[in-house]
Amino acid sequence: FLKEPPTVAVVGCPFSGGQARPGVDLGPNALVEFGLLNQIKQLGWNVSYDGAKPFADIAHTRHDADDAVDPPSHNMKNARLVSAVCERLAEVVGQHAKRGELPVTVGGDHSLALGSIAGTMSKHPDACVLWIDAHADINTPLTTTTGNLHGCPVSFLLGLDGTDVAPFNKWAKPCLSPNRIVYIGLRDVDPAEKRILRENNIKCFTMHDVDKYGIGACVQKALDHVNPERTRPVHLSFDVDATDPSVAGSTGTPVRGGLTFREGHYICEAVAETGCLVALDIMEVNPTLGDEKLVEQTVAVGCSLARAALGETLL
Ligand code: 5AB
Ligand code: MN
Ligand code: MN
Ligand code: MN
Repeated sequence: FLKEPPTVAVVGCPFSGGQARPGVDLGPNALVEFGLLNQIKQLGWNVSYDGAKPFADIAHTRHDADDAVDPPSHNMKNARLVSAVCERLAEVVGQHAKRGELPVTVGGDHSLALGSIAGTMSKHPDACVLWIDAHADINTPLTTTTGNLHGCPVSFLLGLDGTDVAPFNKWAKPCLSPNRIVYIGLRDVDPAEKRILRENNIKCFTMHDVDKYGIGACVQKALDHVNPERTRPVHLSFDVDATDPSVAGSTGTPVRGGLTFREGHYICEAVAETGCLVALDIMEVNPTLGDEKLVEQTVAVGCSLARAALGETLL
């Protein structure tokens, strides 16, 4: 799916408006400072990086929940801001994909996946999505109990009831069908989300399944479900809170009982082995949460997950 020479476009999106805790907007810079670009180069990729430039002209890129400027609409907080940033991200990711590059979106909060996946779909309408997360992020404006849009991106991608609302419906058309997304790592799913997942027959591998079958079988079954012939392009959206807080604790909504360090990396390695990866998200690293050691560990894990997905092997 990619053009020669193999090129990764790192898209850093310093954005926190999809949730309440400041600091997740510093995620991209922290990973880049930790050496992400050179690490990817060492794997044999050409690497491009535009810094925060693509988003520079959008007001309030830094989170400052300003209800006066961006009043809650349909229960959603910062809807205009999230929509504007995601629309831009979709353009940027789409442009890179159309050039045959592999966009790696570094967040920022997970509302951004509405933009990154919309961008992937503009080039690869037949792509499937692996969503690695403690959470299902499939609330709609009608079901969200927090109003935080990082808990909602999947519902907009699927076009569920209640998502055909301004400002999103100006640009975000449904682009994903429920049988083309699969989850791994779930353990904190809202009651309304459980109903949505059931009603739409969406395949999920919860932590219970990871415990029961092992990560190898879960990833194989997940890929068999969305990509049986291993011919479809794959978008891997990795929320670092899928891993256990002891692995990547500097994140806004940690939940105990998560993927081990190896289980997280195994998922990325297995996706790399398919040769079908066309886009990657590394989301929800918040370098302002926790002590220095925890932050460095979380940033390092964000980078090593990205490397594993981009082909780093243990031998
Ligand atoms: B994350 C919650 N379901 O809707 C909601 O970190 C949490 O991107 C969402 O996975 C967590 O606010 C969003 C309670
Ligand atoms: Mn998430
Ligand atoms: Mn999450
Ligand atoms: Mn989170």
